[in-house]
Amino acid sequence: MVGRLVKFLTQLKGSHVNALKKCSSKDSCFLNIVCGNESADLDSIVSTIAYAYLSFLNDPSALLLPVINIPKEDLKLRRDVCYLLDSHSISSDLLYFKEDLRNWSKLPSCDINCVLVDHNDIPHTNKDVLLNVVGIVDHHKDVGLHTESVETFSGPRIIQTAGSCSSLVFDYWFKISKSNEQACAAIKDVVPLLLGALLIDTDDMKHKVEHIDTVALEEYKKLSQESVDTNRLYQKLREAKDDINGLYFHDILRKDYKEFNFNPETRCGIASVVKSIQWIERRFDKANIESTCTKYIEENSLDILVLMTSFTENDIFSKQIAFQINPNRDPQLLKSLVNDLAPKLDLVKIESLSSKCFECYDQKNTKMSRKQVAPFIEEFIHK
Ligand SMILES: [Mn+2]
Repeated sequence: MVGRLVKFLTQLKGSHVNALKKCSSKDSCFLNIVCGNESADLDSIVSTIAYAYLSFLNDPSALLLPVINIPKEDLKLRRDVCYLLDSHSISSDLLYFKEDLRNWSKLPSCDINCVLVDHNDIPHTNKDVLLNVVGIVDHHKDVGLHTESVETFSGPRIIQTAGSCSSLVFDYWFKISKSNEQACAAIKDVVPLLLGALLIDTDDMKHKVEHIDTVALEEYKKLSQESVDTNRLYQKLREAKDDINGLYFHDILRKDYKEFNFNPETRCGIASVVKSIQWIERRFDKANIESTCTKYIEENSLDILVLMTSFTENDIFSKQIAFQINPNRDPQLLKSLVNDLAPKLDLVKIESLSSKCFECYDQKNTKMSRKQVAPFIEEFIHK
């Protein structure tokens, strides 16, 4: 079913080797890539692959390499991603990762042109590698950057609210493909991936659904040859995503993690976690949680580490948020931050899970996710 997609990714590896040969010679060369965000969740990865494939269908001469913004080794932590890719015979060998990006950046005369999907600014860990942003398709808050470079390259700059960024990627290319019969026929090969990302991002079309997501789902159904049991697919992906058994707590922290440099002074890491703090505490005990967080803060030179949990227990969807501050920073910073966030997120402290350096809250406003909380923290820091 995804024959053409796999064939495309395989051929891309071949032509990419040729492109690199040119780069290694004295002539300057370009690598065109599409890259998802550093959390590398299902949406980011699917948006990346879909963008590269759909762009190829419309212009086979303009090849974009799909880059996943994590080390290849870390893909296995994302069990929903592995499940979906495996079920469509997409091996991780067919994709590109952070280490590839690093290697390309070392080539003497190679410029990397990048389309950003599922984020609209270059994460600070990529700032030295990615300079030219030539297109953006995203559903996060618009930070207003790269307008000129995108315009110069006549790329898209689509930043719009959507449950899933994959819906925006699909919409953009689907409209372009309408006049191209061949492209239209081949789109369906990437639909199973798009559908997976949409279902996970919207909890089976129950949360955060925007008009563009609904339209995308309708089109996916029309494009799929056989009727798809979306509920079953969602359940499978959900189970895989929520399965963090056997992972170290350190891996749980970095599995879905984003880092933000607010002001130049404050570095904040936000880890999304699929289980409650109680669940984590039952497995790792309090001392282990605190020491792992402390180590994580050190390793990543963070000022603040934030854990955001979202989980369903007894059919009730809940969220929690926990904070740990760098022991060298003024503890007052955390107090003021929590005071600032409390009314926005409707926070209620969970005394039993909190300690002097680890503060844990029920987040009664379950509508707010990292997408909103990161800008809140930024506003607070700027104040
Ligand atoms: Mn996304």
